[in-house]
Amino acid sequence: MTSEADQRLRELAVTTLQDNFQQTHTVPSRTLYPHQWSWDAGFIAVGLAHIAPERAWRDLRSLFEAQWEDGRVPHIAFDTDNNTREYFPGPRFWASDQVAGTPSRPTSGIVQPPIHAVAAWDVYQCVAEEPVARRTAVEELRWLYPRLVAQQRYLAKERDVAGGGLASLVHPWESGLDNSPAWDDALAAVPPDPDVEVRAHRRDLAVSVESHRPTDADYSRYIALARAYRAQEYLDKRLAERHSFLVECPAFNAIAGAAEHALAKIAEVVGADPTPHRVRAAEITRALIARLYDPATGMFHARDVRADRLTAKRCVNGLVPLILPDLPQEQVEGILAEAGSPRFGWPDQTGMPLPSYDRTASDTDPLRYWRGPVWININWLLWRGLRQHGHPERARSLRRSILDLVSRSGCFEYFHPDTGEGIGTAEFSWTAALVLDLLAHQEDA
Ligand code: 2M8
Repeated sequence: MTSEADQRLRELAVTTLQDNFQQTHTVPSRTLYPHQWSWDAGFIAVGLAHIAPERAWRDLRSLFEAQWEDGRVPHIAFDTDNNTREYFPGPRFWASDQVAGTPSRPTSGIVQPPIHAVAAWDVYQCVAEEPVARRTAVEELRWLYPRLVAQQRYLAKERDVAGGGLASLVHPWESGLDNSPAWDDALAAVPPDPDVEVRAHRRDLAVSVESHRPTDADYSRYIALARAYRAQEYLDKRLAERHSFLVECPAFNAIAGAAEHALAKIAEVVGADPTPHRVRAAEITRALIARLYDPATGMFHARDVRADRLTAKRCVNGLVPLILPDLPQEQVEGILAEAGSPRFGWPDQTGMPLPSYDRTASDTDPLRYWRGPVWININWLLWRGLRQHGHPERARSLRRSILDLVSRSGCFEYFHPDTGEGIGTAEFSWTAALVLDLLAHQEDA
């Protein structure tokens, strides 16, 4: 039975998603992120499926209408009709209009984790029992399928820099875990941009608290990397020789693997062959274990491809491969043990969902973005992994801890891992959307 608190939470989540709707899609936040973001759109669609499936499809379409001809789905698709909705770096910086094979809507030139096939399959399943909605859903899947395949092909063909079967990221923003300690070592080798005085450009600081955001030193390298990639017209040829930041992220690649599993199911609905997706999914799982799993820590770690070294830092992206249905028992157990250690701590020990970084590390920071706070999207992925691998009790308590946290603090962007205080922007879309999905899973209550 739905409790009153859950009912109020649902209303808050619905209002948040309504308020962030922008003509054809949902923005992550009206103040801090007033455009369309790639992986946000996937998470948002999962939530919208429960209240307005047509909007879920519209959001996904809107994003994929901004896909590049080479298959990449840009990490931001910009809204240019209102210049009060500025963001740095914006459309003029990325200059996608100067590059061949790009859409008319201005975009960035980098990508984000490919969660969209998983999202599309979730939306389909949500409406599959209703004949009219199902017909629309099949049409939408037919439209999306070749585009999702092209997105995966781009990552597999153009981004496998090390040749080991995993996609390399050319920018911390591509991970979605922007200033995670996972990138510290690789980023230290990147010279900061000498020409751009980042402080003068940073719009984020006008609408959020400085100590909760990446530093100017981070931003200076973010801009240097984006400019270097832009100078090569965002081409991925010879990245190994000419790009100063190349990393393999366990979460990004696990999401790409989960996308292949979802594509196999979508292929069956749209009359395509699921086999290549199953083959590719198995390859990704194998490559993740071979390249990013450390038996000594029992978890996955990011690899700095240039130095050919795993980072020693224990970051939450190293637990995300739990979402892979074919992850072998050894790795599942490793992740469960790490998640249950004092470094992360299941909710029954801490009363909180898992933090983004090792609680016991000397450089953990409970306020600064992806360096310690709790994020709802990552915990939602872990909740799915727990259900998938037959841990219903753990899944139930993680679900409850997420709902209680957001009930108490609001639909914030991230949360203090000890006090639960909401941090970053309020009225954040993916928090609202994923809460709606968790609330819909009453069987887990
Ligand atoms: C954050 O990243 C953007 C850059 O992409 C930023 O800091 O300006 C990250 O949390 C990212 O994961 C997220 O997709 C984006 C929008 O919510 O914000």
